[in-house]
Amino acid sequence: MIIYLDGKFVPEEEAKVSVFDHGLLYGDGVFEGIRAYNGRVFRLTEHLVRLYNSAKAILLEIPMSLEEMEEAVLETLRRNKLKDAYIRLVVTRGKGDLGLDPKKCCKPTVFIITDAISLYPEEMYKNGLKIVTVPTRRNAPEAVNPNIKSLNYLNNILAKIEAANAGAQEAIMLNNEGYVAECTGDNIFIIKDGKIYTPSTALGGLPGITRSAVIELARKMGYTVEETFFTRYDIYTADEAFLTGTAAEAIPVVELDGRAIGNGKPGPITQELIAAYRELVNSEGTPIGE
Ligand code: PXG
Repeated sequence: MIIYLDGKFVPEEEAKVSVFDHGLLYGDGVFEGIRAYNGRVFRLTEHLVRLYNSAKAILLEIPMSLEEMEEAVLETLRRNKLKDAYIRLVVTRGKGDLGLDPKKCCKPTVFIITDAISLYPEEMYKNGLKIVTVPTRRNAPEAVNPNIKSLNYLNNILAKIEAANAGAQEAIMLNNEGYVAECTGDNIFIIKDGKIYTPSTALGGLPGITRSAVIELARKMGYTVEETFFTRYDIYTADEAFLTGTAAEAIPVVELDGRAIGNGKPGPITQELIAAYRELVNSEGTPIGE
């Protein structure tokens, strides 16, 4: 496996970062998870814009242009001869000393890992996920704004552990006011009386790239989509529910906190959207090239 690290393409064994890197010491950095399908990278520019915006929000200057970053992603895929892949792009504050002060970090560390995708088992798409609400809350926007895709994922990781302890694969995370924000690594949608709803990102969820692609698709298909306030009650009483994320794509949810959603099976609009999303990812994207 070839890794892009600070302007060089190196074998995995040589892709090493310092123990003084503040990405490691403090989670001081930003990242993206991107996917390539069939020789094309899905919504690459949108992911890079989110990365650069996340970096800007934490006053981290990425030492290369967005266009250079795009080329680095494509070249990493070419060097690994990958046409279908999961891409992890990370920019940290870089090597500093043991103090917090980011001014001691002279140069951000940039690395790109491209790997085979590990997909959720097809059976989960067929039968749907049973999920739970967990005690750990999503980051408050007044603390670290959840729009920033930072390397600080500890509260989402705790939520993931709490979900696993309850025997669930994903978890609903509430914001400080008790509204539904999103899941640990996915956004949520519900369907009620033929209309589609998703929590407004003002409630503290990440503005997911898959989320926006699904909103676009659904509107094109003639559905009404509302980004709005959202409580667990809305999910309990919905006809259908599904999650979206780069890794999961769109995946049905059939139970929350022991309450079956609708008839407890993946719903028809959910299935229609899953099929449409799969078609979309295979029909557009930045070509990787030879
Ligand atoms: N919410 C959060 C908190 C995320 O981290 C999404 C939603 C979906 O966004 P996209 O842009 O992918 O549609 C994410 C995605 C994982 C994992 O293992 C998930 C993400 C990053 C790394 C790992 O589930 N982010």
